Amino acid sequence: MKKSSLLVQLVFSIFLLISCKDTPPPTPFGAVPSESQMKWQEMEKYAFVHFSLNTFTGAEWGYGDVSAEVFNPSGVDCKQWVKVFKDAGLKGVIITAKHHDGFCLWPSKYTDYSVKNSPWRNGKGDLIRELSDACKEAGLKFGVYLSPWDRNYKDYGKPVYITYFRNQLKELLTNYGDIFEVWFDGANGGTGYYGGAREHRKVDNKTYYDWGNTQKLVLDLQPNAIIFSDNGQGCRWCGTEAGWVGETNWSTLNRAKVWSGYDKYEELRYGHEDGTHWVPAEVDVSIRPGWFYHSSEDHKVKSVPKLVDIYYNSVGRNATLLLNFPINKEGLISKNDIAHLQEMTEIIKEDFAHNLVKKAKVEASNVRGNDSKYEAKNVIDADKNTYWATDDAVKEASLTLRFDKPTAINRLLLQEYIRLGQRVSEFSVSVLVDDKWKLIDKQTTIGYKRILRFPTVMTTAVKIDFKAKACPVISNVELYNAPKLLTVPTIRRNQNDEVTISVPDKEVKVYYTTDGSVPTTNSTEYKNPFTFPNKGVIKAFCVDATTQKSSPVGVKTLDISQKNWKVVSNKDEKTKAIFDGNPATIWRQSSSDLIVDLGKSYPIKGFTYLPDQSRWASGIIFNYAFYVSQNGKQWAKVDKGEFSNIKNSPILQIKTFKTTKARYVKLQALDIVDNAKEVRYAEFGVITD
Ligand code: FUL
Repeated sequence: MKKSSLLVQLVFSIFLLISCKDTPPPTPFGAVPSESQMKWQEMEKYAFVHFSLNTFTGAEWGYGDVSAEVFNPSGVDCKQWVKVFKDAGLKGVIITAKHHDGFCLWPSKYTDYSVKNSPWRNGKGDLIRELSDACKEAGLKFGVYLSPWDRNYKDYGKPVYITYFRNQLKELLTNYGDIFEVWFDGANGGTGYYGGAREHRKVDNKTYYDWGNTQKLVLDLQPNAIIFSDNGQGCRWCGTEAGWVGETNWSTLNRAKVWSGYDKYEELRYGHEDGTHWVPAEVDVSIRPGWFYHSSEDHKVKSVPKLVDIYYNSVGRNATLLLNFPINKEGLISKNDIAHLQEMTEIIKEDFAHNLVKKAKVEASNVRGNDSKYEAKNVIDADKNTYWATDDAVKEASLTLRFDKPTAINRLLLQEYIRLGQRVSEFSVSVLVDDKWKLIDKQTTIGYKRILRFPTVMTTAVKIDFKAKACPVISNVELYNAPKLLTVPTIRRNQNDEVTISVPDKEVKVYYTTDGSVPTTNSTEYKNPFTFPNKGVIKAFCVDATTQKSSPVGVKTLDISQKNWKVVSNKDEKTKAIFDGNPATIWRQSSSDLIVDLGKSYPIKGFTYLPDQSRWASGIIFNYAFYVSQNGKQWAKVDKGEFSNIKNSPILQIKTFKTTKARYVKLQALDIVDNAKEVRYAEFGVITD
């Protein structure tokens, strides 16, 4: 045999040896998820519904003293709810089977305080049945919220209540098919009706519920259920109801140190690095300020950009998203909530529509055992069961994705193969621009899913440097160039006549007009606040300079300047809040008269009043009288009436009357909603001829 062919044979044999070598996978690191936790995590987002007596009384926490007869929705249609959720890609629903007031949405054998004593479906209804059936039909998972705190039950606080609580759990977990999640709230003990005792009852959160045995009961009946509470065991609260979890978010927790009602709940936002158990975070947040329906919040459904942020700050930070929909008095999801959810869903869909890694080549600084089974390509093969891993000793390694030509990107999605534990503790992202590496972000944890948003950059390569507690195991990398967020600009003028136009996406261009004409890309581009002391109409829209797609036009009608206006009925400095153009700031007073000196005389033909817009709004004027004066002494009453439906719908009130010349105006509160002791004003204005 010739020398050269011997060499070829040798090389070939070595190659075969290497490629056949079966490198064992990394050993699991720390706590790892169970199969049910994996399935649950992969659901990513699902719906919450709050529906009970509170829906009809306007409360958020009922005392348990309201008659069951109050529950009387006129048109419950669980199929509507389920359709809305399914269309939005939400994978399941959790319902408040029993909230803190103790009222049961199913005809429990163990209490009279339930739908069976309500007029709804003549007492024959069972909401848990209707919703679980609708879920089955549509292929959505179904879960229940059973409040441990029961403000109606007479023996709450005694051991017998635990038996009652478990009996109710048994009913829910045996009669309605598969339950994917059982939700135990952390609010425990306090004042309540308690069968008429009307007292304060304190329980020891750590011992009273004997959670160990209750959890065992749940898993005996529903082995695949995820149990939610401050310490799991299936998943944990994320430590806030504001719609986010920490950027650093470990799915592990030292369970023994945490209990339901945990006082250091802020820790739950980040998890415990090296925690003993796998207890991932769930972000529960309501689409409205309240968990339950209040008609006064119909105009306060979270904005679409806010909802998009919530998605990125939950699913994009290694948590699941449990988005709440307050069911309205009819028994339906309200139209504003549906519209915002649909828009949010559409935006998220478009953000992740074109995965740019399909056009990239990927290489790694180290491949475990040089084994093709763990090669870098696995992170872009769209297969969640394959991954890139390094040798055990290599805890710092990088992946580089290269494009043939400069490519615009603004999103990076990373996933660890969490079946082997959560390993990455630090990572940084650099992009190659003009042959130079530029660091664009430095972060900590990844977990099941991490999504980074950053300003759009044109690049030929992206490098991710990982630092992990054990060799990194990455299953997925995605890159996107998400479209710009094109939302109607918010236009505001403050008391210094400064106009600000704001949009959530800093990469769009904003154009505006001040003469009422429709703005185009030839109109003035908005860069900084500008002075506009006149009466007039400002119109603005935003546009993506690359695609030329644009938002609808925002319109702000401004009356005369408020620069020289002064509240003369009260010397309080805080009165400025009612002319600052910001609905979030309020001024309050105990007097019923608001007198404003406009600085000079104007032909007045009306006024505007925006009541308190805060979550616990109060001091809302119901009946009013309006006076004008030229000298602040002799007054003429020009209008009197009511702000109809203002309690349910505290939106901007606009009243007009016959034009009268006046320098002073007086808004008099004749009565205040709920007889509140003070009047609150978010904004006040006049309408001139
Ligand atoms: C809270 C409860 O007290 C609220 O009423 C609501 O149910 C929310 C989801 O959990 O802690």
